[in-house]
Amino acid sequence: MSDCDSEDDATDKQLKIVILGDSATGKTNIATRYAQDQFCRTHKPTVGVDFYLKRILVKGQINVVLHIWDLGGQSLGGNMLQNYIYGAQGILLVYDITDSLSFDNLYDWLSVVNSHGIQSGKTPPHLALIGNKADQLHLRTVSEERHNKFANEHDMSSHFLSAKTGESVLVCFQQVAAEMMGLKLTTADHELQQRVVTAQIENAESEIQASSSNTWNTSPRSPICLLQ
Ligand SMILES: Nc1nc2c(ncn2[C@@H]2O[C@H](COP(=O)(O)OP(=O)(O)O)[C@@H](O)[C@H]2O)c(=O)[nH]1
Ligand SMILES: [Mg+2]
Repeated sequence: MSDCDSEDDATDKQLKIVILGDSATGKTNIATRYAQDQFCRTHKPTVGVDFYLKRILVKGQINVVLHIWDLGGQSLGGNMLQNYIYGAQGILLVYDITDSLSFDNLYDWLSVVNSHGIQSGKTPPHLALIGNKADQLHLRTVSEERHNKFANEHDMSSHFLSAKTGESVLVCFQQVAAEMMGLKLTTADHELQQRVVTAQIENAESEIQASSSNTWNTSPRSPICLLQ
């Protein structure tokens, strides 16, 4: 066991977040941007489920370990879906703001959550509506009004983010974690979490090398100690 796997992990609050939505909406990249600060240009459909851990401080003082479950989009009709979402305290419903079908399909995802994500006697999971690919506003096909209406109608928190640039990713998870614990973040809490988004000079060659060397699959899935 490394020094990082402290015994505190056992006493920290553990929260399960499940990321749902159509294939190619960016679920895996949202998880990897958040947990590993990585982004991959090519789409490798997730088979089954991938799993990430991230240890965070909520409101600057509460230690929380987030268990992030990234489900393959093809799981919508699958038998395993209900097992995956069982016990989740938070569910992110992700669509791509440039793909209105991925937004329309949220109704199906939501009905799965309503059928299987709610346990009797337990607080229902916090639901968050995520419009991803906010870096592509010029290609947007789902209006902000539709997004807001859906979020209001289904009592969801509302987020626009970009896994590509990292815009609003940290804030989103912080806010969702706080909501899952019944807390609200103040403006000061938000400011603490703002991530500086820097423009990068893209180097296609090194990206291709990175993806062909398969760091994507071999990177550690639960690098808690790397994440703070
Ligand atoms: N422009 C842009 N592309 C993104 C973003 N997030 C993901 N992608 C791309 O969308 C494709 C699907 O992403 P992926 O995370 O594999 O989707 P998943 O199937 O929902 O897990 C990939 O080519 C990603 O590079 C984003 O925020 N902006
Ligand atoms: Mg995926």
